[in-house]
Amino acid sequence: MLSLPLTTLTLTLLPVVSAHTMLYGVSVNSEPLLDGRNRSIRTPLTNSPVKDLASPDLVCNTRGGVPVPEFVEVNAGDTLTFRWFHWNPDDPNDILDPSHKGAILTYIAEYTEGDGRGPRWTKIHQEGFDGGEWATIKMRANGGRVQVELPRNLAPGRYLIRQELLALHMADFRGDDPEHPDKGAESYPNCVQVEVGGNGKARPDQGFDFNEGYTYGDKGLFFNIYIPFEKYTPPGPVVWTGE
Ligand SMILES: [Cu+2]
Repeated sequence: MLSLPLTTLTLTLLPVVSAHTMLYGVSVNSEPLLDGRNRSIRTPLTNSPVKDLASPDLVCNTRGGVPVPEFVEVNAGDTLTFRWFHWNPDDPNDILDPSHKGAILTYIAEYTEGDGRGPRWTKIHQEGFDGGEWATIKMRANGGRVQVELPRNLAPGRYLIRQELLALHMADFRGDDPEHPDKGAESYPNCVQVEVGGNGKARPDQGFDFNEGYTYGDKGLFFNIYIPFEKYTPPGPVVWTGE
């Protein structure tokens, strides 16, 4: 079998290929989705993952503390569509390597010009494993798009919304395993500046701090997707509805 060593070689090399992702744009309801990079999105320097749970980059990625000029204008109860891409946003298939199975989580915080560090975040949406497929794979099948409905009673004002892809293809090892520094869950957080209108009354109040609340032993971040399992629970608090 000549092909066996070749196959083995290919499989060995695959994890080295970097196939990451970042946000291209965010649209409201049925409006067209435009390029929001460095306009309303605090676009990171690269599409690489964040794995250090103590790093401020875990919150809004590199350049998370650099404000951008625009805000996505949206009303409470509206639907936001987030679109992700890998390298080329004009190629509808260049979204995310299918190895990157995992969850998609969305959080909100009162607006800050800072990097978002500290106990200020509230979870408004999450998708993990629905019994058949992972959220990131569904996002990929959906052209890189993720839809999030804002809470109907969300109070007006300026916010940061942080959407995070959580890739678990190497999360069968803890992210702080000294013997496997290349392993561990990969977080891809991107933050967008939004201005919410309407007359809602609910202020997001979970006070979640990523650098404290995400831990290497968390079952949402240290999880083997390659063996049979019944259930996957993403990290972080429960979803806040504002009701
Ligand atoms: Cu990647």
